[in-house]
Formats: sequence, structure tokens, C-alpha cells
Amino acid sequence: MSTIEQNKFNLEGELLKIHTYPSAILKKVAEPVTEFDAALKELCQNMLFTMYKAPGIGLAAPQIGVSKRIFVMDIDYKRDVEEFPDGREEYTLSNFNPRILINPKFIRKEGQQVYEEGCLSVPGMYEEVTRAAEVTVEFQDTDGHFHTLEAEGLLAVCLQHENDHLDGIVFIDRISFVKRNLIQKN
Ligand code: QAP
Ligand code: CO
Repeated sequence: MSTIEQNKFNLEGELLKIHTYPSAILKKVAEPVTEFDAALKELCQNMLFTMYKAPGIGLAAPQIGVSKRIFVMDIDYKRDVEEFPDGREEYTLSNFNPRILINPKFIRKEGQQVYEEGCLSVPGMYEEVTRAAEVTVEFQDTDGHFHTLEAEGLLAVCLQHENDHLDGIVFIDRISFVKRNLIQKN
């Protein structure tokens, strides 16, 4: 559970293991979600917890070993870490804006933009990737209700990066093979 006061958020949840490149799970095409139950809500909550703790701005289910068409993201939050003498750490988020997208489907992609991307599954590696500048995506929430989201800039980049994970694509699959070879040798 989480405590919310004045747009502050003390993180609680289960920390999930993030699978790193070149794990086989990252290559699989994920399955659509068909059951909108309590287990799905708990999974999404734990994914958000894991993303905020990392910290990251997006996390897709295949990255935590679940081959389902789900991702979470938040491009707006600020995070403060408080360390206690006993080594315990407490995280306080402000300005948080968690998003959960289930069974996302792009219905519009326009223009081009280049952004230097990273990925929790490829730690320490950042490369420029070319993607659509503006997108419209349809998705379901944890209750199975349908929504439409229009995005540009970083939000559009993040949506496309996370959706790629659901199709077994990691951002370094979209850069030149010369650079990719260098990464694989490290
Ligand atoms: C995807 O990426 C993304 O290498 C989310 O050592 C990235 O949250 C979308 C991270 C850029 C749009 C633009 C990466 C954390 C986090 C690392 C992330 C690292 C620690 C990446
Ligand atoms: Co990623």
C-alpha cells in the first residue's frame, strides 16, 4: 500500500527483479492481457514501485520476466531519498504521475524526433534513437476500460520505447549494428 499526502508518496511495494540484456525474455513477443483482476493490479503496483525505486521513467512487464502486454511509466516525478543510520532508505516522491498501459495499440505516428535513450535492462548505456514525434495510443486500464492518449516529446518517446519491449525489441536493436556489437562485447 502507499500513503499519499499533498502529492507526496512514500514508496511501498515488492521490488521485482529486472532482467538485463541479452536475456531471452526481452526477445519474446508478449501476450495480451485478458483477465483484469486483483493480481493484475498488484503486478502493476509492484512494477511502479520497482520503476520508482530504480529509478526509471518506464518499465515493461517483459523486463521483470512477465511476458504480458503491460507497461508503467512516469516522466514527471521527483524523488528524494532519505538515509537512516541503520542503513534503511525511505523514498519520497513528489509531482508523481503514474501511468499504467495495458494492451496498448498505436493508432497514429507522425514526424520524427531523436532522443538519447537508456533502459533499465541495459544499465549504463545511452544512445540516440529516432522515433515518431507524435503518437496516439489506445490502451486499457487495470479495470479493462479503454482510453486514448495523445503524446509528443519525451512522453511519445517513452510510449514507443516501452511498447517495443512488448514486441521483443530493445532500444539498442534500433541503433547501428557497429555500436550494438561494441555493447555486446562489454
Ligand atoms: C525508457 O528508461 C526511456 O542505464 C525508460 O543505469 C528512456 O527509465 C524512455 C535507467 C529515455 C524515454 C527516454 C537507465 C536507470 C533508466 C540506466 C529508463 C541506468 C539507470 C532508464
Ligand atoms: Co527499456
